[in-house]
Amino acid sequence: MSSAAPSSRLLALLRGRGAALVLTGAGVSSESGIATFRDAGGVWEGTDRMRVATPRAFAADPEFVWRFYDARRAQAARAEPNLAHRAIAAIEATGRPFLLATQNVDGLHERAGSRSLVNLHGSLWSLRCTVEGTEHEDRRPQLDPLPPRCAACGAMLRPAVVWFEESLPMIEFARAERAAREADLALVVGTSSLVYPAASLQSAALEAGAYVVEINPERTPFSAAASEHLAGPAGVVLPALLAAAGIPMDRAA
Ligand code: BJW
Repeated sequence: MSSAAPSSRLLALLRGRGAALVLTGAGVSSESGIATFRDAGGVWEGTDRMRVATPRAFAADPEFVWRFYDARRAQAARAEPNLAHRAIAAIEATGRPFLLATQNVDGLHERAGSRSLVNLHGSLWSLRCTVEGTEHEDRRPQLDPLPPRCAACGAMLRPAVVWFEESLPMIEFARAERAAREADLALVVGTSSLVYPAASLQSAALEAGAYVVEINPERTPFSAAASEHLAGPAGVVLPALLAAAGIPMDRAA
């Protein structure tokens, strides 16, 4: 079902105390001015993703890849969480069993107050030593010089994000899979549902019996299977949904 208005079943689930899983993608941050990947004008338009988002690309030209990620860090540092991020934090603040599994690397969910959260594709704000594998947080919006070097051993650092052909962090993905199996309600917000294994989580939730609602202005390969598709921007649809269910937006930290 595709609609602009939520069903009574969805409102009842939101008002209840059942377990909720929220899965998010780049569309959630688009109203904060952060480009999505695959939409017109998105990150991949005019960029060969295999030149910037694979381990081979980094090995071939680390400085080129770092310039791409440095520009993304600068953009994310300027951005502010929007109403969609705040609404998701407000659902968690109702105190029900809750997990947010995000593919986003910009850190805006954390800044909006989300706490029970797994970063499936890593973080722009974490750097990993290419030799020792150690990670540390670095919140500077721009790094100089590029590529940055490990303070301990001098080896090159890389962004601690998950590139194509790399495994997702095992513990985080297992936590998301468990939440998918246990969820009564799953909200799939702002993702094209094209990238795996993240896109397998909504199907896992559906197969385990959850009511799975997709929120996206466009239809995706998952739309036909979803229990409900709410068509519209997340920053409009989610606050309206919370208002209809009587969940206050300002309860998040
Ligand atoms: C709004 C909105 C608004 C707009 N409100 N909505 C063949 C060969 C090799 C690999 C594969 C293969 N086939 C499959 C694979 C696996 C591959 C994969 O899935 N590829 C597909 C593209 C085909 N996956 C992997 O490689 C993963 N690893 C893996 O599988 O390991 C095993 C393996 C080992 C060895 C070989 C092969 C496999 C890893 C995937 C890592 C993805 N990494 C990225 C980059 C992260 C770092 C960075 O940010 O630079 O993650 S790619 C990019 O896509 C990013 C995103 O998290 C991810 C998902 O994108 P997302 O978030 O859905 O964004 P968009 O732009 O696609 O969609 C935005 C949506 O928002 C749209 O629907 C809009 O309509 C909507 N929207 N405004 C609500 N206001």
